[in-house]
Amino acid sequence: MRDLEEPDEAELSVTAPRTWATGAPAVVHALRYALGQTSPKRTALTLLNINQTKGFDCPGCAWPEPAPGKRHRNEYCENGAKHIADEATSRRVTADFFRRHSVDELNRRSDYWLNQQGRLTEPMVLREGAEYYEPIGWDEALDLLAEELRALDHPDEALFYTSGRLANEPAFLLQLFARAFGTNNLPDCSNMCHESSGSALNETLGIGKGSVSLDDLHDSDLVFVVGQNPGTNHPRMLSALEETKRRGGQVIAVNPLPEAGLLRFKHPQKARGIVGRGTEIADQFLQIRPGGDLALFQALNLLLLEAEDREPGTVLDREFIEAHTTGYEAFAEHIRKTSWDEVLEATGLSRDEIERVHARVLASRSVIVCWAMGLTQHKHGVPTIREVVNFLLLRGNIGRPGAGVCPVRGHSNVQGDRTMGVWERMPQAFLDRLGDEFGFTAPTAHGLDSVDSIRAMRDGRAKVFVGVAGNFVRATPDSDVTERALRNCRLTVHISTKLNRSHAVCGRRALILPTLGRSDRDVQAGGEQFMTVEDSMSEVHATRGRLAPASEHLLSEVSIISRLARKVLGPQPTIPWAEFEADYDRVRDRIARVVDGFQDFNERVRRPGGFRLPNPVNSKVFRTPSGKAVFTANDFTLLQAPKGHLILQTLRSHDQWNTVPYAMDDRYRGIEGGRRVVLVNRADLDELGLEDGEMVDLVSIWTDGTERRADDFRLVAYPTPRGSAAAYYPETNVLVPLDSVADISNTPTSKSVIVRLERPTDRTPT
Ligand SMILES: Nc1nc2c(c(=O)[nH]1)N[C@H]1C(S)=C(S)[C@@H](COP(=O)(O)OP(=O)(O)OC[C@H]3O[C@@H](n4cnc5c(=O)[nH]c(N)nc54)[C@H](O)[C@@H]3O)O[C@H]1N2
Ligand SMILES: Nc1nc2c(c(=O)[nH]1)N[C@H]1C(S)=C(S)[C@@H](COP(=O)(O)OP(=O)(O)OC[C@H]3O[C@@H](n4cnc5c(=O)[nH]c(N)nc54)[C@H](O)[C@@H]3O)O[C@H]1N2
Ligand code: SF4
Ligand SMILES: [Mo]
Repeated sequence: MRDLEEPDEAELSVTAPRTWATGAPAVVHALRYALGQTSPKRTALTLLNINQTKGFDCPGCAWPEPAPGKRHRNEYCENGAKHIADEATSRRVTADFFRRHSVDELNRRSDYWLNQQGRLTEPMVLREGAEYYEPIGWDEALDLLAEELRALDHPDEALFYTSGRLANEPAFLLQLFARAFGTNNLPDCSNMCHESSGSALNETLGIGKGSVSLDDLHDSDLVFVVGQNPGTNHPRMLSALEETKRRGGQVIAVNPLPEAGLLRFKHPQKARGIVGRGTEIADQFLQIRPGGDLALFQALNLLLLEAEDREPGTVLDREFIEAHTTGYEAFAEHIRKTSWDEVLEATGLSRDEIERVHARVLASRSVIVCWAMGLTQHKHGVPTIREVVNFLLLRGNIGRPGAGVCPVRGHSNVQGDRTMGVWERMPQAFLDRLGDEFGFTAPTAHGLDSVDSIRAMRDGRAKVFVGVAGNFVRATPDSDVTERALRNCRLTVHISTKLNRSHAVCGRRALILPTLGRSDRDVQAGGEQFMTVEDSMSEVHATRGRLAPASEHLLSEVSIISRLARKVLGPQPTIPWAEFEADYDRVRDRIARVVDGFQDFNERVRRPGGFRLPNPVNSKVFRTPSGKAVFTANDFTLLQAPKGHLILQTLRSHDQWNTVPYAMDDRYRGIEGGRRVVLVNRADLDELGLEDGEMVDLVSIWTDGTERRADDFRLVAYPTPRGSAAAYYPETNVLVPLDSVADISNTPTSKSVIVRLERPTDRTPT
């Protein structure tokens, strides 16, 4: 527990969960947050530029914008407006602030409080043994970092973490620097996010990205929205789904929670959304048990095979299967062994519900499956997504209009960062091209991902941590272990826009390097610059900051990385760092030569709306070893909690942006004024002898016998499936054991933590 009081933690109030999302109240909420952060003038300027072709990309999520001609004047959602207001805030964290608050005190402040202090304004250093950060010049700060990097016994003792806020140009330069320095240690937030999607899609389709466009979604007959809460996390996806429905398509939502946005949507920018009843989104809602999706898709696949048996040649796309896939026989044999008893137990659904889904599938010529963290952050995330691919392949729902895979990405440029090479396991062909272009040999051994980075710091194998964007210590699991790991470092460095907990959990020395945000104007020696991003549907476009920077001392991420590289690597005729810093076109010239699909980058990205990267899958080209899409046989183990325990999922509230709470409310779920709540089914409460409104501690158990505890959560009776519970991240990250990861992808199992609920009076005295 943080022991300093929250400035405006109100009384917690709980009402019934809402059954519809957005509409007029959303606009009011967004404006209220914006005007609490900055002036009406600055608010108006940000809102006029967000998601416009000449403005900046919303840093909120990776949902795409419609084509330029089809864009609304207000092409943003409530949460997008809040994200941008949070960045464009007029509040400032100055050197004086750090004189008044020791690092220890900062660490006892809440995540909310830290973020509310405003934008970082100048580089700060925490010297060895010091209790307070103090100002430091840019040159000295970068010298200090360069000196620590050069002093390492091996480049692999350094870690370069990124979050998907980073635009393409700094992402490309960061991975170039890391590899020229000699390491592939490029852990990123994706390791904790869509890594399971990348693993499953790379293996089965030969590319780790989604295949559909916004037009596909609009034109699809049937869209599955699985393990996703779009009303909060991708709000404009609801406009797209509304369009799907308007054109006669259907939507099936699969989720343990009856999320408001999945049920009904009132479009905030259309009259019918403000005064009418809105659009019903889900034609069918499947309230699945956590982790039950693999069993669900296996059952659907079994039903398809059986329907084909009854009427051969009418159900499966035999031509597609024969021409473009491998592994069908082994897959089919495996699926035929599916046991309905197991399916019903794993999913908590009735056979009739699944048969009804099957009927909709049979009636649909084109099917899309969308998903997010509800699939990826489970132990069986990778096999589950592989099974989704099987489901689509059976009826040829890959590589044709209105059909395909749609992993809905989180951070606005998380997909682009990977395209740029920010990945600890980039294919050798990329490393070779990079090395050839810049005249060095890139290291070939795979680097460390996020979980392995924590282990390496914990064990003293990694000694310098550099975080570019993000909030590593709060985003990662097992908070106590991670905090100790970071404290073990010689130096921890964060390139950030706003204050967060990672600045207060320091190595022997620490640096805070403040940088420009998306909305800030970026002027370099070569004039005013823009950057580029890639959204969830592979659209690459420009983003141009329009506001006066938060402080005159800020450097762009490109400047920081370029200057650091020159200091660490010395003069390098083959990598023109100074030119890169002066003119980002020069970075894009090189991206065009190294990264697939970026030819004529500078020219094409200047067209309004930019361009779409080709996805070979859409031409039925599969870059797998066999050159074909791969059917897989996947086993599932029932996710079960021992008696007296529940399966806890850790998720986002409506008023937070990943590790950063904006307010204490979660309007759609009926929670206001507090975040330390745990949602539990009323029947489970009765069985456990607990009452709605009571305070409990959450205690997680792990296979090695260790326990982890998060104190003081208020119980809220909620319509979650029996045996499961939900609570907010990052407060609950302390409960996720570091070793509890998804098979293959190594993603923390943030959606399935086994916990028991204990009354505080039952705490064992220590
Ligand atoms: N406002 C806002 N927008 C955001 C973010 C934010 O923090 N705030 N974060 C961004 C990022 S980085 C990401 S990755 C995305 C995350 O977007 P989401 O994946 O929507 O985020 P979560 O809140 O983690 O919600 C997971 C959803 O999966 C469901 N779920 C949990 N377990 C299961 C399961 O076993 N099966 C099924 N079918 N469903 C399950 C939960 O009930 C919940 O609805 O959002 C992005 N957009
Ligand atoms: N238990 C649990 N843990 C989770 C998850 C979960 O569902 N449950 N979700 C996981 C997921 S999906 C993700 S993506 C991660 C998120 O992990 P991260 O991406 O590491 O965390 P964020 O909260 O997005 O980072 C916020 C910080 O980024 C910095 N920032 C913002 N904009 C910029 C910018 O433009 N430039 C720079 N340099 N800095 C900027 C600010 O300082 C801000 O404080 O968390 C993961 N952790
Ligand atoms: S849907 Fe995502 S990207 Fe679009 S405005 Fe909302 S938060 Fe921003
Ligand atoms: Mo994410």
